Amino acid sequence: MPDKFKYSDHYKKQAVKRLEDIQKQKTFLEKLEKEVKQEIQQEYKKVETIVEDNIKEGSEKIKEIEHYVKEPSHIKILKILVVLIALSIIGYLVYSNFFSSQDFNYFYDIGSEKDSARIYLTPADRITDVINDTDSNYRNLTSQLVYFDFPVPANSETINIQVRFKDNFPNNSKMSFGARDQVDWHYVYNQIFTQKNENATGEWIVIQTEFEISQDSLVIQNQKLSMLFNIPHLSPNQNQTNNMSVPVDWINITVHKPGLFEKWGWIK
Ligand SMILES: [Ca+2]
Repeated sequence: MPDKFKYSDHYKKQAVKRLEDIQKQKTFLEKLEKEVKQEIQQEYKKVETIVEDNIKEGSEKIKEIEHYVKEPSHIKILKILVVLIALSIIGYLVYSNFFSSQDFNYFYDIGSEKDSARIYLTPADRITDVINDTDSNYRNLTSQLVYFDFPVPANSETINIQVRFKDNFPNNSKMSFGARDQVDWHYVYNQIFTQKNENATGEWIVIQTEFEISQDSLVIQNQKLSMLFNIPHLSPNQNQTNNMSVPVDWINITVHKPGLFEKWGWIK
C-alpha cells in the first residue's frame, strides 16, 4: 500500500522538519536567553557601579557633615564665653552704678602745663600768669571772686574739696568756698580759713571742707557744679592800695556717689 506508506513517510518528514524547527527555536531561545542574561549582567554591573559610586560619595558627604557637626562644639564654647563676658560686664555695670559706692576724683594742678593749656580758674583777669617756684607752680588770685567748675555725676551726694594755698593773709581776713545753690548766680558758703590776730606764716597750707549736694540744695547744671573762692580782702574796694593776692597751688575734689548698699546701711 504505497499510498499508505507515502502517507506515513510524509508525516515522518513533517515530524523531522518540525523537530528541526523546534531545535532551531530552542537554539534561538537559548541564544536569546544567553544574550539577555549577558545584557542583564551588564546592566546589573552598571547599576552596581553607580550604587557603589553613590555609596562612596554618600559616605564622603557623611564624613564632611560629621566634621561640621563636630565643629560647633568650639563655637558653642565661644558662644557661652561671649554670653558669660556680656553677663559679667552687665553685672559689673549694674553693681558699680547701683550697688557699690563710688568716689570721683578731680585734681586741678594750678600752674601746671594742663592749666596753662586750659585755665581752670576764671575769669582770667582775676588771676596772674603761672608762677614757677623751686617747690611748686601756682597762680595768684588777685580779686575777691574767682570761679571754677567740675563734673558731678548724677546721684552724687557729697563733695569734699581741698585746696593748697599760701598763708599770706592779713589779720582778721578770711576765705570761704561758695557752691552754687541757685540758678541765678547765688552761692552757699563754707568758711575755710580765718586769719585771727596773728601774723601770716607765709607757708603753704592745705585746708578742706565738704558740701552736701541735697542738703545744701546745690544746682548741678550740665552735670557740673560751679564753685568760687570768696576772699573779701581782695575785693577791688579793699585792695586798691595794698595790691594783695593769694597764691593757689592746687585744688583736689572728691565727689562721693553712694551706692544702694550704702543707702540701705549695709556698708558705711
Ligand atoms: Ca601747682
